[in-house]
Amino acid sequence: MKIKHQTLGEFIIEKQDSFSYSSGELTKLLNGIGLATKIVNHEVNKAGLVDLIGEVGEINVQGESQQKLDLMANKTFIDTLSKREIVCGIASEEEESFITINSQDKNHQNKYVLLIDPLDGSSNIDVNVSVGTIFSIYKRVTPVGTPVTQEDFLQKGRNQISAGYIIYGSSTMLVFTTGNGVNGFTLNPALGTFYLSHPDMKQPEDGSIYSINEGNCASFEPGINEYLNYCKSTDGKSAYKSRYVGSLVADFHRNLLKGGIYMYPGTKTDTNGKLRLLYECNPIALLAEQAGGGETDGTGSVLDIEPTSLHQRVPFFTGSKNMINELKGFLNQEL
Ligand code: P6P
Repeated sequence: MKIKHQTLGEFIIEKQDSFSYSSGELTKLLNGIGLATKIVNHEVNKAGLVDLIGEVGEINVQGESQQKLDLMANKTFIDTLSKREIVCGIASEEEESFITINSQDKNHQNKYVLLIDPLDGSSNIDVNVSVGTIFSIYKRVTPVGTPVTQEDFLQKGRNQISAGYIIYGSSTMLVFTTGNGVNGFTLNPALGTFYLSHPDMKQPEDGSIYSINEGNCASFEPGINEYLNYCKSTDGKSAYKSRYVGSLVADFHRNLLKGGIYMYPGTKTDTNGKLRLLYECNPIALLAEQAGGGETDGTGSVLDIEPTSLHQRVPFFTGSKNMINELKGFLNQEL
């Protein structure tokens, strides 16, 4: 594959005429995300050397122990984007409510809101396993010039203007869509520049990798376990491979490139599963759809769910289109 050596900035400028409502704000917002990513990447990469590893002893709104890097990443994205006044509001996994972004003279004139999981999979940080950032961008629905409301954040995933993730792995990549396909950029840490390394990413229609926490299988619905047995059987097909990192971004990224399916079902104790609709499932689902893959909450597309709260959870399945259809067959759905 010939790498065009096009930088993220050059790409965004070249494509900005195709952005919905292009007025330069989305260009500034995507570049702002790229800048914040470099700062977080620098901290994640040196976490072991300075006192950035470990827990802060606080519990976040999710009821999860907050890692020091969670808070650093959360603050970095919020500060970077607030200072540039390119969004009118931010909702974060690490914040109980949304944050209104407005300086005195700005008078709420910006039109985009950002939802973000600043550092997903952070429990893996201490053991040096890949982690990620996931983001979702919408155009506000309440009048410009007024403070944002919760309505601006509780939008269906299908309304997303842009969505993407950063994977802090063996290399750092920014993968995003603005509704016209999926493109991946790899950071050259020596230059601090993202280069277009994966143009027009497409997920293979088939795959043989399944990603799920099988430790929960005793509480999965029967269809899930029947599908897992199918994955492990070799009746007339090759056995699948089980690959589960415990970081959604790492598992999704591998399956996007190689083909595969990621599953986080509901369980008897948590019928809605663990993943958050607004800043984990919706952005990943849009990327999957844009890359020719599939996604579902087990009954329909997560992108069609009418959100009811900022941190609501939904069961989530995403992957190669044919594998999602196979799964749906086991979940007794219309194909
Ligand atoms: P479990 C990380 O906390 C996360 O939200 C996803 O990134 C990951 O796929 C999942 O939870 C792991 O959850 O219950 O398997 O440890």
